[in-house]
Amino acid sequence: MRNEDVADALDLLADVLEFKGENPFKLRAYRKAARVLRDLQEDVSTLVAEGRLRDLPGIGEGIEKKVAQFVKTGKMDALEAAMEGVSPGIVEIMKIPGVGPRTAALAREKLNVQSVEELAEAARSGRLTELPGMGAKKAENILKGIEFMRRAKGRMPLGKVLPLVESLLDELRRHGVKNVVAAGSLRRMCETIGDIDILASGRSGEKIVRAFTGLPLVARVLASGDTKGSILTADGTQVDLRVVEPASYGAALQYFTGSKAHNIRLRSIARDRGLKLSEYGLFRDERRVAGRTEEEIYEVLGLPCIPPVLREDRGEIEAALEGKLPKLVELRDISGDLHVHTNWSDGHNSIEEMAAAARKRGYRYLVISDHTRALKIFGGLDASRLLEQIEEVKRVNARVRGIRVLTGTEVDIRADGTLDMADEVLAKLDFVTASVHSGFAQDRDTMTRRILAAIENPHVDSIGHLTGRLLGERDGYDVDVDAILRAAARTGTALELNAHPARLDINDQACRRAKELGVKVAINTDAHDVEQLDLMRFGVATAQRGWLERSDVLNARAEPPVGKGARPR
Ligand code: DGT
Ligand code: CA
Ligand code: CA
Ligand code: ZN
Repeated sequence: MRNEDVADALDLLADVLEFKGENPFKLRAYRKAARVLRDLQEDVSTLVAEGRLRDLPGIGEGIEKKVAQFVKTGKMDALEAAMEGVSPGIVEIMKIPGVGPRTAALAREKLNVQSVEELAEAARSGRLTELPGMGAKKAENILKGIEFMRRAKGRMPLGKVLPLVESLLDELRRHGVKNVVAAGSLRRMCETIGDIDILASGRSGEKIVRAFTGLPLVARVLASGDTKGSILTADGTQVDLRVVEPASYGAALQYFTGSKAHNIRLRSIARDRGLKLSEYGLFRDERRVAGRTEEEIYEVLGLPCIPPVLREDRGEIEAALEGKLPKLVELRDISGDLHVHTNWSDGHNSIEEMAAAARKRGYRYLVISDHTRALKIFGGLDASRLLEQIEEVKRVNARVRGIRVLTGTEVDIRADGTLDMADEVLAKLDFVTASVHSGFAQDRDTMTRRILAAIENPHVDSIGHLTGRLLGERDGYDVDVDAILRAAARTGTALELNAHPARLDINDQACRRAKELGVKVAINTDAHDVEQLDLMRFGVATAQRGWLERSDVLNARAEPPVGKGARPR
């Protein structure tokens, strides 16, 4: 059982109790414990086994008992009791972005709404606005939330899938399966994944499939044969495995990596050359002329081996034919992170700990960019605290070796486009990121003008997470990305590619447009603890999908982008 599963159960318990009108004090305790468990680095089952649960903040005897029971048996009596009389439809309703337990309770009490469909109907017919505190705007947002949830259903964020699949592949390799890789959208590092396609080759297909269906993370076996296996993990993720002969491993890998659009183009190139391409190989008449590796397939077709991240039929085949494929930026090119938080605002680690962790990752510099005062609940800094932090950064620099700590901030862009910090203070900093954190409902024009105002401020070096989207949770706010990019080009402002896998913002297509316009992209993790510095790889993959090269990336040069001449104004 994963920490996340336990946290989900506690959150659900709190939601259901709130739905039933229970004492909010108790609910807060469950939610707090859920957050602690979500952030926990150690396995919660280890803590249970060693009786150390109560060492955690916010976990007392009552919660300890519930968690221990859930970890040991997969059940929680308190949750089951709370669920009494609450239909699955209600639980679904509470998951809609923008709908909490209280709205769900009111909708059931006053309108007898029991399912997502009924809620959607009530919103469309206008009946929902009969509820206290429910205006037309809010009802409309609920409809949007429902639509969003339906669209997101079934697609999982890359950041959740990749670690799971990596550990699964490691285990299979430990079982002696030598050739085994993830194909499909996962290999192309798409931001969301529909289903997981694993490919293997070896002498005994049956043995490989048996190793696969016997893995500890398997909750249910859906199919098992000598060339195919299909399983469900505990959280309901489906993984399909296919086993092929070594002679067609490359062909199968090419085929199942896709994308479909790329494959169709490739097959037509093969046809033009009198060849036939399939998942079994590249054939001239009946004779297989390639198939063992992907490289040989592309080679026989007269192409360099196109990196999987580019295989979307977005011009990569033309570029390959002309010998003009980009030389993609790589993780090892990244020389520093320009956006991280510390325990001065809502981060978990000190400036010094973040610096040491960044040095360990081979970085030459690190920009400390905590929140400003508008984000009070996240411990945002006012001017005097920020000035204090500048002094602290100086002291840290005197203590640590091998990395330069730079001063900065993630200054909040207020609703009217002004910044949440005085220019005189911003002027003292090495690097300033400006981001939107509120007022997401503004219309496209207002939002665009708001961000343009920030770009025009000469102290702003970069715009953070431009669209504010949270994959699987909410769409980005409505903003004219192209207008922003053009203004960024004109003012020499960089755009952040926030590497957190829930954000990946700006996305791959916007990266490509940035490159076209000469806008530099800053790939940042927005890390709130030392481990999150490792999210950089998701940002780099997205940058690659946007065709970015080393020279397009602001933090892929030896020198940090600070000081005179750093911005071409
Ligand atoms: P997903 O799963 O929706 O995130 O996206 P993919 O790209 O993993 O798509 P999936 O799982 O349906 O299929 C895996 C690969 O198999 C796909 O990228 C290309 C190949 N493929 C699937 N269907 C077709 C097809 O009808 N024609 C061709 N040429 N290739 C196909
Ligand atoms: Ca797939
Ligand atoms: Ca598939
Ligand atoms: Zn941030």
